[in-house]
Amino acid sequence: MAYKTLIVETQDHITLIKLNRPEALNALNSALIGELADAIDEANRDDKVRCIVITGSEKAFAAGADIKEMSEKSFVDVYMENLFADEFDRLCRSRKPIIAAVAGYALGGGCELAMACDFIIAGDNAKFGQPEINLGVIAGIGGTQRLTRFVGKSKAMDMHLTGRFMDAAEAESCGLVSRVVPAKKLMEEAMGAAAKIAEKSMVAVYAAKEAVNRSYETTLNEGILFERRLFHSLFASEDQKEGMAAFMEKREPQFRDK
Ligand code: CO8
Repeated sequence: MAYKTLIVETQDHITLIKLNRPEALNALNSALIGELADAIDEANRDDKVRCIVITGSEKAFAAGADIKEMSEKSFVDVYMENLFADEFDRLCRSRKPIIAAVAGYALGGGCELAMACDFIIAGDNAKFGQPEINLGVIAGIGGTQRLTRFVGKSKAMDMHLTGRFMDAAEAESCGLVSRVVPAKKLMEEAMGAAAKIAEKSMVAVYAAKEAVNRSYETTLNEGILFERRLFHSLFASEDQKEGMAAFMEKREPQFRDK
């Protein structure tokens, strides 16, 4: 598919989606959000794809929702069009893992987009923030909920109420991002992580993703039961037999997603 606001490439089982509105620091407008949801759906439909990476430019992952596009909208406009809701739901429904590779600004909707991915790898120049408060609004695509779960109430309140930015070191220390690497090495690291995931049994990858995500939605006991049943069910897969046999035979496993 041809995209206007994204550059999408699929190679070696990985779809790399680059947000591409450099004139607006990759601000998320309706066109970009729609195309992003389409690209994620397309990657999920493509059997060759095993992992997805979303990135921006060296200066900005995304500097938020497009303020210029939003500024004149009324309550009725955003309520009736349910701004970005369907597109974000489609992204969150991706069964294939999505890594956010963040350099530069990840602000407002940009920070929310990164948090909606499965994990975030940050360049050391990354800056995260929820500065919507400065515009007289608040986060609208999960920022108050996800940031609080990532970093706890105190820091989430600080970020949402003051609108301050968090640098990469702070983001790593509070658990917002999984790794920080020199900005120049960001794509190498993110693509390397995606390649590692792509080597695994997709049956186990889907199960791991489902189980971790379940921890946000349920009690500890229910989550542990869900995990246990998924663990049990993986013993019905050929990949479990292959993975364990390969370990004992001291060779690399040949997973077939069966
Ligand atoms: N929207 C539209 N355009 C933007 C945005 C944005 N969010 N951010 C930057 N741009 C544009 C600028 O207007 C500028 O364009 P132009 O050259 O035509 O004036 C260009 O990008 C470059 O930006 P700057 O000149 O400002 O670059 P600086 O390096 O000086 O500053 C900053 C970079 C600090 C990132 C600054 O651009 C900034 O503060 N941007 C806005 C950040 C922000 O407030 N983000 C939150 C937006 S609101 C939001 O995300 C709500 C999400 C919830 C949506 C819910 C829907 C249901």
